[in-house]
Amino acid sequence: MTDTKMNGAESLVHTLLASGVEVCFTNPGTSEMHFVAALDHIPGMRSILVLQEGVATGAADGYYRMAGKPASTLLHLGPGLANGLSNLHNAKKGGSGVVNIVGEHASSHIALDAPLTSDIEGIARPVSHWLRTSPSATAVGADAAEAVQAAMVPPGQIATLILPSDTAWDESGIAQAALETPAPSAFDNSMLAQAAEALDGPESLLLLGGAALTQSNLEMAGRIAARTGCKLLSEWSNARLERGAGRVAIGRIPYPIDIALDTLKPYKRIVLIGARAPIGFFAYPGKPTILTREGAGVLTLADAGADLTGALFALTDATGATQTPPAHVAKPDLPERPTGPINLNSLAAIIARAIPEDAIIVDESVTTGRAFAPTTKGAAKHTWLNNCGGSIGYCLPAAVGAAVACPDRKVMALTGDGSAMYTVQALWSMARENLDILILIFANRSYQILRGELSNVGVRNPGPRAIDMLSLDRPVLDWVQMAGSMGVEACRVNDCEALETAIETGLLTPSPYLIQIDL
Ligand SMILES: Cc1ncc(C[n+]2csc(CCOP(=O)(O)OP(=O)(O)O)c2C)c(N)n1
Repeated sequence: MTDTKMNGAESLVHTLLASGVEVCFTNPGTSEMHFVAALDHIPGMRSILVLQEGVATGAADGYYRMAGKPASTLLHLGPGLANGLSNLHNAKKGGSGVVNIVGEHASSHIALDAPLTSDIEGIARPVSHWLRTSPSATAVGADAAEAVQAAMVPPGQIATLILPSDTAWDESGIAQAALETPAPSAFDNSMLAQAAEALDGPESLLLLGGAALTQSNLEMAGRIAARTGCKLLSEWSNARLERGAGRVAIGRIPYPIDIALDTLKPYKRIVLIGARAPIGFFAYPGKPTILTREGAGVLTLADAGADLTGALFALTDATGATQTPPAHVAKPDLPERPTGPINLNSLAAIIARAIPEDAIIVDESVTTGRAFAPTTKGAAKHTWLNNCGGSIGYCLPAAVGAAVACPDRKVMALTGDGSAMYTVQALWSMARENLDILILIFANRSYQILRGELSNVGVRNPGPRAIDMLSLDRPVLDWVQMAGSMGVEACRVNDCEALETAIETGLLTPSPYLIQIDL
């Protein structure tokens, strides 16, 4: 598609739009000014300003999981990209597609080693499946189309396009049409008969991940479980899991190493669809890192980039389960209304009772959330997003992206106070964009999980200096003030009744609302 005369920046915006990219999470600088100008006068792209690049990349992750197509980020040179790396890492592990546009000095300026000059490709490479520096304005459109296509390779990839500022301002831009959307790879049909045979009785496990966790795919898994007697589990972190009453419920492999080992001990045969063979999050002295029992047979029918629906369909057929009613369908089941001081169980019960139909839960609750999964099993239908890369600070940005992708759905961001502080600037973008997000901050004033990890790695009787490194109470963080200063309405609660009322208010408020829950 050739167009009238345009500069490289304009060809970029036209090409992104033609390729279906409609949102840009941005924090630009001087080298990106031509893109800012192009975004200003070419209609169609929703540009969302964020105040830290980790918010841009985390938002792009949340957006992809819910929209099923990539957003772009616009980042300022190497340092801007570097600020966004942590959530790009999470997006990469979660199989999210992201198109990063990173500005670079004009080619003639790089040799001068100006203050902001850096090895941008070097910074981008570890988190990028696809990486290119455009050589000229003429190439920008074609490169952008390729970047979007790369980001769409299933389950989703990180594409980073670096644009020297002369490629933005030179008037030889050519807008390009969308390239073909990549299809998932075929599942391993040669394993099908073996997989069907392996799933036989309670010593066999069907382990699911990624796009295997949609409502209809879970239903097929439920049929297979009912027919063969196999057990179902998902990975610990799921990019997107459909849950709630009426859907096939699936447990997650637990995070704590001993419980994970116990959970997986019964299984002699494991079939993987969209999941990796289970390994520990960390190594611990004297403990195994492979979580499956010794000698367990692990068989991969489909990896994360494969046609997981096709694999489940074929496996349903091969096990003779097509007509079998699914097992493990969650019944509507809400816990009793708790009262009094908040503890982790009463908190889970209140959340389960409050989840509105079709809500999106973005979960970075860390230790506070251990009771959430079982307690919310019979809640209203909802979608659950986990941090897939373990780099904390994902929840608030991902909530921004999910809310932008699904303006008709309530987003609930459940986050530890420690995690939320990494990307707290996301609150400002939530307010500015008037996003429908209820934020629950679990204010235990500590890095609670690391206190447990201290003993898990063998440290006995940690002293005050060790405990001090894991404490957030000096000074105490005031979330109501922080939220207020960024334009987000907020309140603070410390008992069940007040929390219930606050959640009711938050759910009725169509803009961001934050509740500090003192634990
Ligand atoms: C980028 C990054 N830095 C540090 C860590 C190590 N880390 C894991 S959990 C955690 C603390 C989480 O605190 P919070 O969100 O308050 O949850 P809690 O442990 O109190 O339940 C830290 C610092 C990490 N995972 N990622």
